[in-house]
Amino acid sequence: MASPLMSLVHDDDRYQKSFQLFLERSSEHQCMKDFIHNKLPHILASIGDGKSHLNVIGVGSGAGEIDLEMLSELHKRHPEVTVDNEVVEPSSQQLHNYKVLVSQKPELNYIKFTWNKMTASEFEENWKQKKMTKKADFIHMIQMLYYVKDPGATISFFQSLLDKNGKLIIILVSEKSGFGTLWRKYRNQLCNTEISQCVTTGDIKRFLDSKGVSYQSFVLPSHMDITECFTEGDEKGELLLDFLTEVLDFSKTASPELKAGVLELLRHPDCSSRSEDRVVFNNNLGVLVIDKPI
Ligand code: CQA
Repeated sequence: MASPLMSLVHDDDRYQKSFQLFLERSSEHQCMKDFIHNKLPHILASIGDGKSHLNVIGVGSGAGEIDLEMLSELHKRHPEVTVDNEVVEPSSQQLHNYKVLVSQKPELNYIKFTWNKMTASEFEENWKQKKMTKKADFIHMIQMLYYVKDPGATISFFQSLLDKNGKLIIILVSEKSGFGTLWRKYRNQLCNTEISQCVTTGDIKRFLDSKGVSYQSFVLPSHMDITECFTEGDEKGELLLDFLTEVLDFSKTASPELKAGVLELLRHPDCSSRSEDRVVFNNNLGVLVIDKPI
C-alpha cells in the first residue's frame, strides 16, 4: 500500500524547527563532541603520512558546528599543516549558516573552504566528470546516509577517494537504538524510501562485511527526552514526533491505528527508559571508521 504520509523533508522550515528542538531535547551533539575530543584524536593521528597539506571532505555538513569541532581536533594533532576543506551540503540556508560561523573564527585561516551547494550524488557526478585525481585524508558523513539512494555505493565512492592512511568516518543511529526498534516495526509505514531510508550502522556493517571491508566501530550513548510527545495537542510534542517519524504533521495525518501503535512503541522499554516522570528515548549512535581500500 502506498503511504499517504508526507515526508518532513518536504517542509524545510518545519524540519529545521523540529531539528532544533531535537537538539535541545537530546544529547546528540554532546555525544558527538565527546567522541571528537576523546576518540577522534587517536584516529586522526595516523592520517596524512607526514604531509604539510591535508584534504578534508565533509559530506552533508549542515551548519558546520560538528565539522569545525573536528577540524579543531585535526589542527591540534597536526598544527603545522594547511587544510583544504570541501563542504558538500545541498541546503543554501545551512551553507550560509556555516559560512557565518567560519567568518566569526579568524583562527581558521589555515583552512581553505570550498563550498559545494549540492547533494553527495551530485558531488560524485561532478568529481567523475571532471576526472579529479585529488585524494582525501579525512572524509566524514554524519547523519546523512539516510538521504542517499544507495548508501553502499556512496560509501564505496567516497572510500575510493581516500589517500594513503586516509580515514572515512560514518555516523548513523545504532541498530540498538529506539530508531532501530521503531523502524523494525514501522519502516514500511514511515519510511518514504524515495527520500530517506531507515538505515542503521548495523545495516552498514553488514554491507562492509559482505564486501570484506574492515572497519573500527564505536557506540555513542545518547538520549532524547520525548515526554511531551504523549501530551495530546502539545505543540513541541508534535514537532518532536515529526522528527522521530520524519513525517510532516504526523499527529494530524497518520491513521489513528498507526499513531496509537507508534506512541505505544515509543514509550515501550525497547525504545525508551523512564527517569522520574520523563520518557527518555534511546538515541544511541554508531560510528564506523574505514580505511583506504586495499
Ligand atoms: C533535511 C533532511 C534531513 C535533515 C535536515 C534537513 C536532518 C537534520 C537537519 N535538517 Cl531536508 N537530518 C537528521 C539530523 C540528525 C539526525 C537525524 C536526521 O539524528 C536522524 N534521523 C533518523 C534517525 C531522524 C529521524
